[in-house]
Amino acid sequence: MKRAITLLTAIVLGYVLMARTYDNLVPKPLEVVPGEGTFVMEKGMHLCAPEELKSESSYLVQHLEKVFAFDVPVSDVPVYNSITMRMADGMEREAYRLEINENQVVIEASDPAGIFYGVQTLLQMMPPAVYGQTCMELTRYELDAAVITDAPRYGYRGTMLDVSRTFYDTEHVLRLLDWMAYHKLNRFHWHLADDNGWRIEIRKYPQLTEKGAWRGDGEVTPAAYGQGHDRYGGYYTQKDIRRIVKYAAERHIEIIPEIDLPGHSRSLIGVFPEMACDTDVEYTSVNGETDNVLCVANEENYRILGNIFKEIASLFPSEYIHIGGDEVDHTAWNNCPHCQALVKENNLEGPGGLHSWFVYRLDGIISRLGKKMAGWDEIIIPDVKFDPATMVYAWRSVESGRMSVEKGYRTVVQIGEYCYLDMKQSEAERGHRWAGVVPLSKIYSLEPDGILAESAADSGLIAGVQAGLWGELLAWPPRFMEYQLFPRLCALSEVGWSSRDARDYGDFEQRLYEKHFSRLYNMGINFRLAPPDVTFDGQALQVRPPHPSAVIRYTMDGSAPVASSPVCRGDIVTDRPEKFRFAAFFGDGLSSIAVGASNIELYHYIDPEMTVESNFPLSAKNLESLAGRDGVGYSGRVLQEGDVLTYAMASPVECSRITVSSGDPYSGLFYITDAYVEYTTSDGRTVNAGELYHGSLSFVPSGAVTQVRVVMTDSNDGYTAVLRGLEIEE
Ligand code: TNX
Repeated sequence: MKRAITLLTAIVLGYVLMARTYDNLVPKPLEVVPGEGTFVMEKGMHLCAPEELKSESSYLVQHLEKVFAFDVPVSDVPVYNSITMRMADGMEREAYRLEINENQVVIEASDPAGIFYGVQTLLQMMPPAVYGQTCMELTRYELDAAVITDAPRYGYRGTMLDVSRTFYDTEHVLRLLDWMAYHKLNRFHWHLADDNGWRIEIRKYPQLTEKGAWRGDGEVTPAAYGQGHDRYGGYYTQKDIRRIVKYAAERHIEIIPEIDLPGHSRSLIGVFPEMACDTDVEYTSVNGETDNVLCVANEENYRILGNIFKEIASLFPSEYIHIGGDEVDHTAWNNCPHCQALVKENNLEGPGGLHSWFVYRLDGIISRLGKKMAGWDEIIIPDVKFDPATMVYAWRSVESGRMSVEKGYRTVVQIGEYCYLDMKQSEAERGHRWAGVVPLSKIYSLEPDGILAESAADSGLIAGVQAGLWGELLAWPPRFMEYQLFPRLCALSEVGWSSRDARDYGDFEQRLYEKHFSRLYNMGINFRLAPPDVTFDGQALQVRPPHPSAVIRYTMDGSAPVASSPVCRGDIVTDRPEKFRFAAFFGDGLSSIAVGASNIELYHYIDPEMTVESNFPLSAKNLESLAGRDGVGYSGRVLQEGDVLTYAMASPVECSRITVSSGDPYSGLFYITDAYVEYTTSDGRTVNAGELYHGSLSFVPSGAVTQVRVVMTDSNDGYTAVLRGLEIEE
């Protein structure tokens, strides 16, 4: 056995030592033909590139500066022993050929984008510090000889970021564009306006950002997503937008701006209430928003939208403008006399007809501006066909994607169950769950042809793939955006770029662990690490690291391991397995979530008899549910200062710890932002246990507990609060 392990170690080590600079590329190129020898990068090496590739050549030089102690001069005439960029005829768009031999490195393509992707491949062959912030000062580095011939599978390889729910400033966006470019992604779909904030300066209507970009007490847009009572928001000036568009273009990324209409328009309606329907009837959208649907029959709306899109069209050189079109609640339209008159006059089919009418009008506006319209898959209404130039973003399901393709639309695949990076990466992690858990393997498994295309013609309608990151849950914990994006975006890049036959999940994982994690680390990304897999066999805890080079640390007191916790070097013999927690670590500061053994009970809960009361309205059913550990209750309204929820024990409870939590059990949304917890002990003392932190609090009671009370000190945000049963540990 021992010999076998030694042999295995030798093989693994041998592999690592033998890895060639052209191994471990992400996304995997079409073809790599190994050559003989190496190209030595050292002082005197030039970069030869024609003037038309100035942007690509200075981009490469900027990166090489992070590695070498010497300068790399750029020359427009050939120099011996150099890197040459050359335009060649007859290659596909974005395709490139990268040849490395003993005398030179040559990158050829028929367009600057192809050259740029050749550069990206070359960067991946360099030490990962090429992506870092400090210079390695190397005097010499050898590239293994090879010829790489490469081209993308899809022309559209995108990332969508929702900056309405959580705002990211210009610097954040620029960093994301860099990370996308490193993965050969070429479309940034920028979700600039939604219910919870308008993020783009419109010169004609400055109030859109003066007011619509902010939410909180006294603002036109109410607080949301646990922001509490802080004023929250931000926006991009047109100057910022121009800077970002230019930065993206230098990285061959096209930005598709989105203004989400006619639903998801709370921030717009907050600024221009007259854009809503002429009705007082109340409604709540699926996202829990009120007053967020535009009136279809109000002509003035189209004039305002026309002015807004005119400025947007002039800011973004993209072929498409995205008008949203998703998740429209029909209550207002059904109760608006003007919308109803429009239905009658034009013989429209109910709310669906109004929706198409709106989309049709916007298509007119967008086309007159010389652009094509894009929208979410609800813009397809059975039996109504829009401009065939329209691009549909399939998100709801495989079926909606298929419908789009069947109807002949160019379709971008952003289907929730594969591509929504706001979904949890595992059951125990934070994130949405409505489209399921989306682990790395799931997004990697996306095969657009397999699920959407029944013929070559269908296949040709698939423009490409996109990862979507919605922002409801991104404000916390810090850098959660990066955690949600990576490494899942690496998988998406391979789905979009690599050929169908080249895809192999095991091989992809191997490349990530061998090299790509180091690249992400040097890019400064707070990427997600998988936790170890831990089980207890009755005597020892068996700890399997998520990948061979992962460092596992542990604690013995139930707390989450930190960077100074002991390193786990093998099985751990113990008779208190439930006390142990493990986490994987990478570099300086990155760690996975903490886990215990998965096959034993980690917590010993007691479920004492209790009754729950509230001084605010809660149904008997909700109160009864809350008396149990898994109980959930919905207030149906915003909780106010002075609202109190009381859990009264039938008899005093001796316990080691009590956890009070709130928020939707799946997503964590609608938690209580402002409250403290107090408990009473059997000797009649009432003790303040502290304030809720992001909706929950754990405490160790100082005696047998007779009741626990959650006392609201201010209003929560959202239209409801979600209350939960107590977790009481033995
Ligand atoms: C659905 S995807 C939405 C978004 C939410 C997202 C959360 C789409 C077109 N609409 O408004 O943010 O779910 O996952």
